[in-house]
Amino acid sequence: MQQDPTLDPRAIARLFPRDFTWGVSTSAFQIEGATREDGRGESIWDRFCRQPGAIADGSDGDVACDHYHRWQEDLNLVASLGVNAYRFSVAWPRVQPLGHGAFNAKGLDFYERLVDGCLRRGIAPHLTLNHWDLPQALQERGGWAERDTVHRFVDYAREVARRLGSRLRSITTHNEPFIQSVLGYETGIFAPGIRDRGAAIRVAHHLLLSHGLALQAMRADGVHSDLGIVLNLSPIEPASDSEADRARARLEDGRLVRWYMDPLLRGSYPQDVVEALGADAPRVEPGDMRTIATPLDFLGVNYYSRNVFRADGAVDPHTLGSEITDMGWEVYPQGLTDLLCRLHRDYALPDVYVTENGAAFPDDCVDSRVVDVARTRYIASHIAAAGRALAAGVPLKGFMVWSLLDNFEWASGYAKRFGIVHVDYATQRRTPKASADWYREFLRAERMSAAA
Ligand code: IFM
Repeated sequence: MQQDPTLDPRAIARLFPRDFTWGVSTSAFQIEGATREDGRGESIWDRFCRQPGAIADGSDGDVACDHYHRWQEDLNLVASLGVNAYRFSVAWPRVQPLGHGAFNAKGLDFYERLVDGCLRRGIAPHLTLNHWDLPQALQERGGWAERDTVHRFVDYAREVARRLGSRLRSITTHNEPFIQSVLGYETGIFAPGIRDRGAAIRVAHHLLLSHGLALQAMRADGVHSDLGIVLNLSPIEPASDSEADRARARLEDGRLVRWYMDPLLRGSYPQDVVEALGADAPRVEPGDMRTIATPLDFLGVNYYSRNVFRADGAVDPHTLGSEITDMGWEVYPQGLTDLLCRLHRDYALPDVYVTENGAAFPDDCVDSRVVDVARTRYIASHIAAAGRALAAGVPLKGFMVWSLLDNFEWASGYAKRFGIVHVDYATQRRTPKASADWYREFLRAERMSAAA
């Protein structure tokens, strides 16, 4: 595999400066398991998994990768890669079971051990507060569609930051507000499984507002970690030059990219999308937009693919002529360069991190080896694409692979494998794949080129 010149770790390593952040990403619900241990409360994903048909393979997060018990082994794996960063999330219901009121000491202790375990191994901890697993008790009061949840989130953020903040390299408020809003409340294919566009728009507004308020509160409390948010973004391209295709692509770009980037970095919602929403447009209270635009220390970008639109809807990626992942997503590394350069052109960006990039492919573990050529090629080509954006002047500071481990891929269950480390769910045995070996070798080359 290393024969392929596009995978040459040394050539790609030369694109990056010595202080670059290299990491792997995970999230709590996808790996922890132990959903009923040590006082953890119920999350909306625990509840959603019990709805017949909600999860493709009928699975749930009860055991997942059993990371709650195996976190030391998992941090050893992280360290063995040679990365300098680990991005993980806190399960809100583990540290505050009802999402309001009392905090759970045992839950906070777990994350304290995890953070200290990172530091002992020379790995900078990057913590996400909300990677989708809202306490079910808050959902019963309306969840993110309810403005009061904003204030509950700020209380939770302050407590986690008070307890761990001095040891964290960064704190992300929310992971992918678009997914939480649209998949959770508009299409209903993710928890909490609601189908109401007006509610989805309120959710997006409340996520953004709670982000801004949490940043202000944590800074007022003296937290020195870098504070930011993570968005899932893609270039949205028209299928042709026709006016109708271009108009649709522009609107979809408004929904996915500008609906989040404009308020965060310009303090307003994009007018074309507000008009398209009509009666579903959000109710904005005085001061909200200024709060949302509270200056960011960093922006995280999760990139997996581009989207192509015709006037009448999304183009099937299978017709585009590129390789397709197990999720049905087009492999399109140039899209990462294009996206980052476009963001740099259109916005005054803070530091930027690619906080997730990776691919699901079916893997076979044969004689304790997983030779995942397609995933290795995917990761190498996207790291190279990030390097091209850096060369074009994008303030890119880090890159994190999704994901450390095969894990619970939400509505797809365990059938889709994103890990660079294979997990045998029957035995919980971890086996680093060829992509993990490539990443390790790449990071060694990177250290050597930085030292030269
Ligand atoms: O697994 C998810 C992750 O939780 C959020 N970003 C996309 C990944 C792959 O679908």
